[in-house]
Amino acid sequence: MPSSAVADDRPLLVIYTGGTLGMVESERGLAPGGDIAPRLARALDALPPGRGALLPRHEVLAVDTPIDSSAATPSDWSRLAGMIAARHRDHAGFVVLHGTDTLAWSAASLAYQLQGIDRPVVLTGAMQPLEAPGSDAADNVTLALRFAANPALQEVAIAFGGRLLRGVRARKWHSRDADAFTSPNYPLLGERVGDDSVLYPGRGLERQQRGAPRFELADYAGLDDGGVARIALWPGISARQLDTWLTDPALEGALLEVWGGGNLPDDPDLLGVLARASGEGKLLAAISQCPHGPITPGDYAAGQGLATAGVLSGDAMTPEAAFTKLVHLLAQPLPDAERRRRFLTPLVGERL
Ligand code: ASN
Repeated sequence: MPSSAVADDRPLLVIYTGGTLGMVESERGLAPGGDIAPRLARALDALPPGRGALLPRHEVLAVDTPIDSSAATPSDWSRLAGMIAARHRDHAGFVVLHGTDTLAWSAASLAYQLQGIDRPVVLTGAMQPLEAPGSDAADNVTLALRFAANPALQEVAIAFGGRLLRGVRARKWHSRDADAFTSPNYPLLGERVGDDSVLYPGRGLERQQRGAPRFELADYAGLDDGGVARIALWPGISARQLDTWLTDPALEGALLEVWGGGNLPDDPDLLGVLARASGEGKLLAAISQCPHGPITPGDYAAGQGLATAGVLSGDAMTPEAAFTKLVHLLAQPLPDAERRRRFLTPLVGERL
């Protein structure tokens, strides 16, 4: 436990942003519902003794308009970070109730914005609504509350399906299973063991807390309208198609998902398009389409072009972590060289 970790009797804050957890049936299928505080209290009260016993004290706050997280934008990420930053002194920790579809994106984005956070910020959600028979919602919230009350956790994490994952390393991996999240290139931070929530040693928890909080809260609204694109290569991609993406005047950065260890076609036209875009000051980065493992461009002749064209290596970052990092860097008034340096530097445990 870091030396700054002391027991804290301030209540946790649960922030409800939407998602299946709080959804109710509508004529068009499941849609975000309201009244979250009493509904959550009822679901937690109904847990079997043991599971629900001794939950940390918490208050509940709902955003004005809960959403299906498939509708989230960079602006939603910056608003959420602002809500937490404004209240962080009043609460020992935070639980964010979020739709699962883009939960990992919000978690990664919060990690960059809330750098140096000195208490837990734990995101969770559910694959089934609170009131559905056999729902995973109350169990996930219980787990998130327990981890959010542990002062040894001083970072943004995801509690889901009995496990705790580093937020900036996580991905949604299953569209139906209760065990929906994975952390392909970093081990779990913790797990439910019986009725306990256990943090594992040796997972770099102490490295996340280096001095006082140094939040970087930037307004992301300027990037909502296509400021950053995510482009996965496919066999046969043409320079013309790539050019259409990269010459879009709204585009300020792009994440390329290339092959294997960092390869792309050795096509001078394609590489020329990339070089021109980065020459114009667009922030380009690459990760692998393989879910596991880093890119090491330059191992193959086919990967040499990436570096020559000024494309930054995203190491083993998840698409969520790499994309939200581009948004975060582009939203701040930084010189281009500083943006490039920070992209290559581990800020919150997102890369080596
Ligand atoms: N569509 C939902 C959402 O992301 C999925 C969920 O929460 N399980 O808001």
